[in-house]
Amino acid sequence: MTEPSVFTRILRGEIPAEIVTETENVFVIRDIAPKAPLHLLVIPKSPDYRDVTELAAGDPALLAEMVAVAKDVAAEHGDGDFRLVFNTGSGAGQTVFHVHAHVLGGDLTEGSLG
Ligand code: DGP
Repeated sequence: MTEPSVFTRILRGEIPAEIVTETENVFVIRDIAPKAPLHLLVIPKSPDYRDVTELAAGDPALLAEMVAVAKDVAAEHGDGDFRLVFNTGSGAGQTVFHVHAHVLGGDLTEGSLG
C-alpha cells in the first residue's frame, strides 16, 4: 500500500493546516511556501488521481469543480483574477502526487507568462 499523501494527512487532521473552504469533493488550504500574495491549493478529497492528466481522463466533472472552486476562492480572498497552475511531473516541479491546483493571485504582471 502506498503512503497517504501530505494532503490526505491534512484532510484527516494528522498534519495541521487551516482548511480555507471545502465542498463535498474538494478542499482548499494556503500553500506553506507562498509564491504570490495569494497562493491557495485546491485539492480533491479523493487521493485517486496523481496529476491533472489522470484527473481529466478519469473524472472531468471533478476537474471542472476544482476550477469553479478556484474562481470562488480567488474572488473571496483576492480581486477575482488568478493564475491556475497544475505542476505535472517531477521535472515540472510537482512534489506531491495527489492532484492539486495552485491558485495564484495578487499582482502577477511582473511574472506574466503572456
Ligand atoms: P507541487 O510542487 O505542485 O507538487 O506543490 C505542492 C505544494 O504543496 C507546494 O507548493 C508546497 C505545498 N505543501 C507541501 N506540504 C505542505 C503542508 O504540509 N502544508 C501546506 N499548507 N502546504 C504544503
